[in-house]
Amino acid sequence: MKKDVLAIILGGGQGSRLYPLTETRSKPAVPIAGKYRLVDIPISNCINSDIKRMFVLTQFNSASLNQHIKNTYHFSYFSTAFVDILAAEQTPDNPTWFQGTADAVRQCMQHFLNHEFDYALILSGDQLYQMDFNEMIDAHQQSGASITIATLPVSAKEAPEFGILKTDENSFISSFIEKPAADLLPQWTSEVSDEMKNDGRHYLASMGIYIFNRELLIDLMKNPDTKDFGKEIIPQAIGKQRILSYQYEGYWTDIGNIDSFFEANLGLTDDIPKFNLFDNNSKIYTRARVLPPGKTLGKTTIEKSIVAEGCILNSAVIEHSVIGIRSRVDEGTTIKNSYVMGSDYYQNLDELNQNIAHNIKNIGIGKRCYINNTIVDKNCRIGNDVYLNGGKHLEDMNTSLYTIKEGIIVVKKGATLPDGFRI
Ligand code: ADQ
Ligand code: ADP
Repeated sequence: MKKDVLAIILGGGQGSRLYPLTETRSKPAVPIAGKYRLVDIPISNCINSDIKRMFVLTQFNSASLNQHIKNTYHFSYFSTAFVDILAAEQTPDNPTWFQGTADAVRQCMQHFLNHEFDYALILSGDQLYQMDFNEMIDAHQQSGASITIATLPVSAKEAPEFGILKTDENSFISSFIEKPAADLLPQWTSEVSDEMKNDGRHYLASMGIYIFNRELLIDLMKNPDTKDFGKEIIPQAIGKQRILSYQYEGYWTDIGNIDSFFEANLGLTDDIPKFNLFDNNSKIYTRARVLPPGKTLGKTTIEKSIVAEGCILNSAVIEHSVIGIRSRVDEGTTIKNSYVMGSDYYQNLDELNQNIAHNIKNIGIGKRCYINNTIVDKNCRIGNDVYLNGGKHLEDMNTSLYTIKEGIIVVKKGATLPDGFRI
């Protein structure tokens, strides 16, 4: 059967839950796993599923997102493949930003309709998972549904963060509630596999991954009052449309807030991580930067960590951490349970000497620092003897140099922390 699919990646609203990583860049451009950007995950899932026409919808268009997409996703001149960024634009008829996920799709509809497609595959931009969308598309076609939602069993603790649904015996969705309050949950349990039951996952959650038949999407987008898929489009379609639940039981996690983003990154350091970067078939694509291999000076110990290319580690101790591209870590420093994003460029020897002459800190992490439970954004200049010990003992706060959220310290992009700085 013909599968003509157009992918629409919801790149992010204001990105406030990932603040301060989104202070100067759009959410899809947030660096993950030491060398990728958030948007590489849904784009790679599409490419691996042979879906090669993609739009990325974003609230604002940052230089880094444009540069990343332009430098990464090159398709053959002879193919119809593309990745295009559509940013919210103010026009005389529409002075506002995207008002929600459905509003974002509505405002970009004219761009989608320039392309032929039978199905629109709508994806979130802030999730970590590897999924073959072909199986979902097959299920959609075979069932005769007009909408299919990918679903995943979740626990009672997680359920209030998701759209929760119930299905009939043919897996068609019979009811849906967006982010139910905990006291409503008892009415929303579903029959799930024994494995999921044993895991305490009794609720079927929407993964925010949707297939819509083209004509239905066009129709639904005509009503400007429906701003959001989860809040309006899906609940209002129940009973009117055939909506299939495509149940998925693989690894999938939302990385839309600092806490889950941090956990997901550190989770990659597990011996066998749930999200597998080392797979021959499902590759995660990103910009090929042609960086030199990483190197260590002196006696550096690295335990249970990911170290990206182009790093220079000098007599440091790195434990349970992700060290991003071009990171420099100086003598006697310990980094534990942290994500250091690295740097966008190297400072040359001249610049390093100038820095010493003018008492300017170099990009990277200085001598004898201790860094724990911390995210260090790109291009930070961390002096000597800096002590950053994140943990639940710290209260949430936001300064011009760093933010603390749920005990995780986030040093802001390009921040300079002077010698002896302590948190
Ligand atoms: P949430 O993830 O809370 O719930 P939402 O904030 O609407 O939903 O975000 C969905 C995706 O769209 C995210 O990738 C987000 O970054 C992006 N997005 C949000 N606003 C946008 C905008 N204005 N422009 C462009 N992109 C935007 C949804 C569903 C739930 C489901 C969960 C699964 O509503 O039913 O359970 O996803 O994570
Ligand atoms: P981010 O999304 O991490 O905020 P930016 O948009 O600031 O990233 O920068 C990403 C790109 O900009 C990198 O590819 C890097 O090559 C380039 N870049 C940024 N700053 C500099 C600089 N000072 N010198 C040279 N290249 C730079």
